[in-house]
Amino acid sequence: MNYRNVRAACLLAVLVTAAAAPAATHIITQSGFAFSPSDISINVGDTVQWVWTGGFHTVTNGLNLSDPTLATLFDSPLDSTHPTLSHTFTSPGTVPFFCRPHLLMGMTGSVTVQAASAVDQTPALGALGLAGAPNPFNPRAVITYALPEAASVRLSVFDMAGRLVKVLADGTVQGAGRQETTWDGVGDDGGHAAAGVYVVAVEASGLRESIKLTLAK
Ligand SMILES: [Cu+2]
Repeated sequence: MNYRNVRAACLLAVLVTAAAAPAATHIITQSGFAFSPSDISINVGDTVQWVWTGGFHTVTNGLNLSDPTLATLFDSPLDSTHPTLSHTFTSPGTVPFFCRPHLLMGMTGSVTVQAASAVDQTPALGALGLAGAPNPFNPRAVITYALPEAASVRLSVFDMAGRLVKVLADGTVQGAGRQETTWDGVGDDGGHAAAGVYVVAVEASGLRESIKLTLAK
C-alpha cells in the first residue's frame, strides 16, 4: 500500500466512523386533536411514524392549505383503516405538518431534520484530557491524552493563524487508555517552527479538544 492509498484508507475509516450513527424511527402519536410530541428534531435518514389512536385525521405536510409545498412529501389519512404512516426524511430542513380536518383546532406539528454534518460538528468537550508539558517548551513537548476506547486518532498542530504545521497522528488507530506523543517543534515541511503559540488539537471517538503550547526560543 503506498502513501496515497494509506491516506485514502484513513479518510475512508474516518468517513465510515462518522456515518456510523444508525438511522432511527421516531414515533408521533395522535392524541385527541393533537400530535404528541408535536415538534421533534431528527437526523437525515431517520424515519417518523405517526400512530393513530382514534377518530378521523390526516397527516399532511405543509403549514396550511395554501402552502406551496402542501402534500408534496406525504398526505395520508390516519384512521382505523390507515393506523400508521411512515415517512423517511432524506434532506435537512424543517417540515411542518398538520391534520386536514383539525388544522383550525391547532392540530399541527413539525419535523426538524438536521444534516449529518451538523450532528458530527457537535462533539462533547473535555473527555480526552489533552495536556502538554512543559509549557513553554524547548526543544520538545510531551503531549498526552486518554482514549475511552480504541479509536482512530487525529492529532495536529496549528499556528495561531490556523495553518496546519504538523500532523502527529493521521487517523492512526490507538488503544484505550493513556497515549503519549512528542513534538520536537519541527513542522511537516521539515523546518523548525518559529517561537510562538501553537494550538494542538486531538480528535477521537467523536470528541475534539485543543490546547495551546508555547514554543520558546
Ligand atoms: Cu385530526
